[in-house]
Order: sequence, then structure tokens, then C-alpha cells
Amino acid sequence: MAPDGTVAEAVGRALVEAGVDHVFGVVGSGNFHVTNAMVGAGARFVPARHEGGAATMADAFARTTERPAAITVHQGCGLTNAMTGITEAAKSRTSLVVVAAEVTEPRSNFFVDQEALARAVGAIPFRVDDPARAVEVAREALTTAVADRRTVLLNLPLAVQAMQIPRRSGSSPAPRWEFSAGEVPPRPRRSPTSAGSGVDLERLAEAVRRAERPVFVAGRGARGAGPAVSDAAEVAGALLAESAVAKGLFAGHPWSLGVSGGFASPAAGELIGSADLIVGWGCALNMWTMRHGTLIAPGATVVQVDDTPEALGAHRELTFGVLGDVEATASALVERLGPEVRTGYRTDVVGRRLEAGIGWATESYDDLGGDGKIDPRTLSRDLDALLPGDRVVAVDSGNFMGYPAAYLGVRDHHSFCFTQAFQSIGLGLATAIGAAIASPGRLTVAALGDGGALMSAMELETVIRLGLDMLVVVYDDHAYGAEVHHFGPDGAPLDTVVFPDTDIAAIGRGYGFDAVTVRSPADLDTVRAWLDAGRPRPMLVDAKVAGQEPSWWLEEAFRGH
Ligand SMILES: Cc1ncc(C[n+]2csc(CCOP(=O)(O)OP(=O)(O)O)c2C)c(N)n1
Repeated sequence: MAPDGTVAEAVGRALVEAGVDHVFGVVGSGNFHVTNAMVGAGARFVPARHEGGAATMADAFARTTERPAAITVHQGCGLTNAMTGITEAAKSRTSLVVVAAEVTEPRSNFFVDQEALARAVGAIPFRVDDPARAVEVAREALTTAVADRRTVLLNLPLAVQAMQIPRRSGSSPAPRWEFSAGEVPPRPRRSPTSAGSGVDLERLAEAVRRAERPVFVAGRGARGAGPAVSDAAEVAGALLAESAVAKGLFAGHPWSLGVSGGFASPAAGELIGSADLIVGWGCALNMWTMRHGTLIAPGATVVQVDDTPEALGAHRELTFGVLGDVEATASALVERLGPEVRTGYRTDVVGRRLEAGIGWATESYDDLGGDGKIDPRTLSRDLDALLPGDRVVAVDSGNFMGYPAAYLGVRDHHSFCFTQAFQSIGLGLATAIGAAIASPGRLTVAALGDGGALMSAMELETVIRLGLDMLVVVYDDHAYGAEVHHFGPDGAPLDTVVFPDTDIAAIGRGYGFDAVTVRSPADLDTVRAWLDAGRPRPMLVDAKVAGQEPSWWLEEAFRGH
């Protein structure tokens, strides 16, 4: 029988035939053929400048489109370079296939135990070691990624990659995952696809009937179920809130409080903290979303609805949990509660408060700008007013991150990308690139600290090469501000975390950006002119921010260490 090409070719083709249409990576000898096979089968390949960037671009692309993505890496060092991004994706349950070349001979310079690497960070390893099963294993890896919402590592040993595979005869046609932008991925295989049990549902309905001030908090697990949760909240008289990774889910809803937790505005925090019933929908109610529990009033009933048994109560003690699909449970709750719409927390008084605005823009503060520095709140507030509302926002980690997360509004949950499950700095730029590729025709804002920006600066070239519609905003305090504010008050020496001022605008120009150094609100006129000119090329703002005060949420963060 005539062969059907090499294993590398067959695996690449099989992944694309099964629905992977975007692959990110850095190509070396070990992943050259498999990458070309994916391109040959119709996928778009996005070359990154560092494998860490590739992994996070793919992660952000998958989160934004809610479709699986792939990365390809060279054996050994290509994979280890990608590990931080892979860890973030695995912790976030992103459907990602990491296609890695592999050497299995321990004396090779490239050798590392790739299977152990995957397991160590919560990714699921697969290996193709039999040419006859190559396509089957590739499909199984993708199925696990999509159906179980996992990040998988598909190891392709070099020797096996080069082998010919027998022509497929009589094999079943490739299962193809069909996706369209914004579509929810298929339900997980091993989790319930239906509403919670009748007993649990009745308990939830009873809790809602008794509640006077219910708040429904939606998390990542509710991103595809916004309308159902919103309908249930209406019948329950509940206010709505989102976890940071679901920011935008209820954007524009008159009863939405926006993000709950450290980024919540004081007024939103007060309303959540006065709730007598909190229901987390696909939401862990973790220390971030519940501000270490301080947003839960003493005696409040706390319920979690989730399709994964281990998720229930994993972060805090619940009054009870409901094991069920979020959308189905929300719909079943509406049915069980009947047609009567409760007032609950949706009173006239609260309505007037929300109408007047409870967001950060309405909070007053003492502007710390001057002496060549801009207050990061003023910078964020002015950018929010200046930039088009139809934007995508990606945020890196650091002291600064609360400002863009709190002040830069987005229209929906596909417009905010927050890769913070591993709390790594340096992922923000790649996050913005992946989200931008997934959002053609819209402006993407990458909000970075100078530390995160310089850790990932090589991907500025990727932004230029791809001609992305992007504004990179660097909150530049020429320091690891988070550490400065953590240790500075105790009088500790800060030489290890403070740097000389860097002209990051010049770095941007070097890569081909339009760039401006912003030291006062008036300097943002350059951004206005760039917008008026139709954003001809990517722009970088090096904002020299006043750094004498920590951001308000940082204290919360340190309590979690
Ligand atoms: C990969 C990684 N290294 C180190 C840290 C510890 N860390 C947390 S915040 C931070 C400082 C970030 O500095 P910058 O990006 O300039 O933002 P800023 O805190 O100044 O606002 C560091 C080093 C981390 N979270 N991730």
C-alpha cells in the first residue's frame, strides 16, 4: 500500500482537518515539517519571537474566539521556553494543543522529560510513538483539549515524525469541531450537561425566595451563559457581577455592578458586601473575586453552581453547592421560581444609585501627577474617554494592573483578556497579540508595566510584522512597583527592584511604532492625533507614572501570598 506521507505531515494535517485553524510558534528543525503541514492544510501560522509569546498568543486567541488553538515548538528548549505560557493556559483550562518535537535519547542536548514537564503544570501529555496510530492520537489530543477544556502536549519524537504512515483505508472520517466566533465549545465529556438535581435546584430556589439582597456573580464558567444567568437574576431580583476573567459579560446591563473583588469600585464593593445571598455561577468565588472573603457579609448564604464537582467549595465554605451546567441550571431556576419577578435587590434606591454611576470614573481622588509624572488613574480615565468604545483590552500583571482593569471599559466579555491564573508578569503583550488576531477591525489596547513590557519586548516586532491595530500603554515607574510598595514601607533596600529610567518610546520607535512619552494629560494629544489619522500603524505610549502610592488593590494581593 502506498504511504500517506510522514507522521509529521499526517499529524499536522489531521489537526487542521479536525478544526484547528490558527497555530502559533517558533520554528526549529524539529517542528518544521509539522508546522508546514498545518499551513499546507489551510491553517494560519503566526510566528512569534519567543515560545513564551507564542503560547500566550495562542491562549488569548483561544479564550477570545472560544475555539481551540495550537502552538508548535522545537524539542526541549523550545518547549521549556513556552512553559510559563503553557502553565497559564493549563491553569485557565484553555483548549490548547501544544505540538512539540521531542528527543527521547537522554544523551541528546535537547533531551528533557517532556511528559513530566506537562504533568508538572497541569497539562495532559500525549505521545505519537506508532505511525499507524499517529492520526488517532492527534485527534484524541485535540478532543481532550476541546471536550475536557484542557491544555494538552502532543509529543512528536523526531524518529517517529520522519516515518511513513500507512495510507488510511476504511478509517472513519475525521471528527471535525465546527466553531464560529463567540460560540461556546462543546460541553465537557465527563461533567454534567444538565441542570443540578431537583433537590439542589429546590434549595437554590428557596434561597432565592428568602433573599432580600441577592447578587449573582458570574465567572469564566458562565461566559457562554450570560443571557441565562441574566434572566435568572431578573426573576430573582438579583444584582449582577463578574469575576475579572469574565469582565464585560454584563456590560451595559442596568443592574450590573461590573467586576467583583479587588477591582470593584468602592460603591460596587459596598453593594456586594451587603448581599444576603451570593450565587457564584461558573465562578470559584476565590480570594480575588471575594476580596479574601471580605465581600461576603456575615451570615450571607453562599452558593456555587458549577459543572465540575471538584470546583464546588474549592476556595471557600459554601452554604451549599449545585452540581450542574451553568446555563441549564439558570434556566431551570427560572422555571422553578415561576413567572413572578421579585424586587429583591432591584429596589428604586439601588436603581437610582446605579443610574447615577458607581464605576471608577465617578470616584474622586487626589491627583498625584506633576513633576513630569502622570497619575495612573488620570492616564487610565483619560484613555477610556479618548479611545473608541469598541475596543479589546489585555492587561499584564503588576501594581499598575488595577488601573486599566478598573477604568478601561469593554463592551462584552470577548473584549477583555486577562491571563492571570499564574500571576506571571510579561504575558500581557502576547495576550494582546492573540486577542487582536482574534478581533480584526477593532483596536486592541495592551496595558503593561515597564517590567512586563521589557520582559516581552521582542514581541513588539510581532505586532509590527502583523500590522496589528494596537495601542501599547506602558505604566512606566521604572521599577518593579509591586515589590517597591510591598517592601518599601518597611524601610527595606530597594536597589534590586528599581531601575534607571528607560526610554521605552524610543524602543517602540525602533520596532516601527508611532510612540509618545506621556508625562501629563496634555501629552495624550499625540494619541488623539493618531486616532484622528486613522491609526496608521501601532502606537506605543510610554507613560511616566507617579509611583509614590501603591494601587488600592495591591494590599489585598499581598494578603494572598
Ligand atoms: C515571571 C514573574 N517574575 C516575577 C514576578 C514577581 N513580580 C510581581 S509584580 C512584579 C513587578 C512588575 O513590574 P512592572 O511590570 O513594572 O509593573 P508595576 O508593578 O511596576 O506596576 C514582579 C517582579 C512575577 N509575578 N512573575
